[in-house]
Amino acid sequence: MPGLRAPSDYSGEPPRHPCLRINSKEPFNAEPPRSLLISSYLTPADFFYKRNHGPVPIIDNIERYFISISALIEKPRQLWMKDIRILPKYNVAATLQCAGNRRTAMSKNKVVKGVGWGVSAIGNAVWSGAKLADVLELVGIPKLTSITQPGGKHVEFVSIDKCKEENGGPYKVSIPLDQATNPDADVLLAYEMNGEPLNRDHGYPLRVVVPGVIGARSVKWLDSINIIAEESQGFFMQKDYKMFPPSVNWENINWATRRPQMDFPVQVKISGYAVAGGGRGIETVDVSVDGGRTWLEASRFQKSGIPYVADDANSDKWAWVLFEITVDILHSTEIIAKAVDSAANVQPQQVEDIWNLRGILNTSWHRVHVQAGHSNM
Ligand SMILES: Nc1nc2c(c(=O)[nH]1)N[C@H]1C(S)=C(S)[C@@H](COP(=O)(O)O)O[C@H]1N2
Ligand SMILES: [Mo]
Repeated sequence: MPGLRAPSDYSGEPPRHPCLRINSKEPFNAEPPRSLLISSYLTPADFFYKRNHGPVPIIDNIERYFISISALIEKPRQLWMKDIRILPKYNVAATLQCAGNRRTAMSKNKVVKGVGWGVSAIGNAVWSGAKLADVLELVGIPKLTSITQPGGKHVEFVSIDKCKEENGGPYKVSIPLDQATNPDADVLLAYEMNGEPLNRDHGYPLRVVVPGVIGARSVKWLDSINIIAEESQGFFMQKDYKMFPPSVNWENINWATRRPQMDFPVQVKISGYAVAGGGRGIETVDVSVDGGRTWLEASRFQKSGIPYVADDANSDKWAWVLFEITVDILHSTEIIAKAVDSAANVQPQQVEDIWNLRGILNTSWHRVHVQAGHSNM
């Protein structure tokens, strides 16, 4: 594509912060130490987890960068950065989380396949850009288009990076058309992260951000958007990121039997974050210091000075909620944290109950062993 180039080797990778814990060098997959992660409500780009499936694309000439949008309209339309920048700019605080976050804890039970993420394949940022609903309207697709209409049902996002899962082809996934054309779903074509232009790892010059949904749907280095009749046939839609019951193994798996994962469920980390998919708020965070017999309610917050109320107009619906509680630990114990979202979804007690071969969506109670006098909450 003009302006943007996908290298086939890793000689042109961007610089990265030395604090990141590298899970895979090529492609680059890394997460920050957990203490840094929850030290601020907004995660600085340097510390934000990076999840790539191939070499990071290189900009040859930003002036020549455009995206093309096809189908439902007579011929593909080209949109330049200036066409996107001229649309109303929205700033949306949204937590992005890889479906494989906390995978390593699932492997302890029975081995799973995938990048060995700890607890920090998650981050919270203010993303700025145009709403996808406005962009689609610009090319003749009205707001709130229902998927029952003839023609398109899904909106596919295609990148330019070369992924081995796609046999060297680009990363691509799709979301339903009704979500894409709904302004309230806040799906963005973002060019800024925390007030700065996107950096190369996070999708410069333009990426999709689908709030409340697993990170895999937020395509970086956007090349084209296609309105298509069925969901994208790409690897990452059909052969990955699906939730299977524990009985499924690599011998008997039938990928076609499950829908692609979209929303992420409720989950919490003992040292301080709780997040629910689909834009749902966090109703309570409960902490136990006696192995789950009794529970204490933690205080929840997002921005300082504004009390957090689930699903309130002043709360960032797509963003994580930090929590805090001070407890006396008299002897060595296990601290447990679990959250409940505003639809009353509760985290499952044991990782065993939700084990799946891809090791995704580990939302089980987070348990941390502490020595008396060394609690760190
Ligand atoms: N083009 C492209 N987009 C992509 C990916 C990718 O490899 N290539 N990885 C996806 C996955 S699995 C996740 S979790 C998020 C990670 O975004 P980040 O690296 O900005 O944190 O990007 C998604 N978008
Ligand atoms: Mo991911």
